[in-house]
Amino acid sequence: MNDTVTPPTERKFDGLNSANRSLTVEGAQLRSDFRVTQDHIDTYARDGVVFLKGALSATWLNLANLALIRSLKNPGPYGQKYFDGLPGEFRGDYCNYRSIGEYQQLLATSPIADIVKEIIQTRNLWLYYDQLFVKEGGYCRRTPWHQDLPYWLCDGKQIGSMWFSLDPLSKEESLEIIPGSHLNPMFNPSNFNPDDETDPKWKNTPAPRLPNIEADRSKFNIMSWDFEPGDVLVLHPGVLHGGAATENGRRRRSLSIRFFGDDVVYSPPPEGNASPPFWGVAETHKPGDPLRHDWFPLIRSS
Ligand SMILES: O=C(O)CCC(=O)C(=O)O
Repeated sequence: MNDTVTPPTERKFDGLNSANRSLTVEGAQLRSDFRVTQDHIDTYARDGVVFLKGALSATWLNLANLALIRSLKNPGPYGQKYFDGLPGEFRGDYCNYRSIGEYQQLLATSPIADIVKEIIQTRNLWLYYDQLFVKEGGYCRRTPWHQDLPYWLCDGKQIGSMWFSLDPLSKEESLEIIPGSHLNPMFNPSNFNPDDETDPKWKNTPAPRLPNIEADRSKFNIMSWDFEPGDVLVLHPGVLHGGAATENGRRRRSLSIRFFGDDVVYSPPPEGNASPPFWGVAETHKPGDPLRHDWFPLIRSS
């Protein structure tokens, strides 16, 4: 008998905090009586963001937590660690709906899709993609200010992402938003260069450079909220937003589920380098075509 021990295959993200995660979300409420109101819909149209208190109950947060754990343990092709060299870990992954059953269950059975559908006022709702962000294990720096839409290959008004955290957060450590900025021009998107967060991704286009918001925060109307598990934001991908840093001993596990509705069309970024790239969409669409592809499952219709 061969008694040599085969070393376990090395995984990208094993190690820090990836084992022994609790399967339930602490502090989640068992019930939610949340309903979308006209005021929520109007706030979203005006500000490009609306904070919804207690929108998700424990069942859905626990399912989201399982999706997140499975995803962290089985990173997809876009799984990555941002800003290496930090004391803590800042990890992300996206586009895992097809391979993580818990995401499929979550979007089929939770009120997440129903809430976004009502807020963005669409008859049909498609998934654009799911994304996770985890900051833990020590100090993690800010997620740079950016708008999502300039990275994407689509455009339209009936569009929105639900962002929520599985950890309670003070407003100083949660997502920050500049309300109304979805109505302003889209900026040349950040390259996520750690030395210059406004370093433009596109080199030969007239889109204006991102303002240096951190250099003088008082010039901007920055909003953020204290979060308890179950509280969510719906945000338009055109709003300027950035994630606060997390300090040693704190953790932020957040999910952003991005959706689009009836009026959204294919609109590639000027240099063609969309993120996510969604291979095959450019080949099957011309600018202005309704966005329809296997990448984008229909989640609700009426
Ligand atoms: O959670 C974060 O730090 C960043 C989230 C974000 O940028 C997004 O959801 O688009």
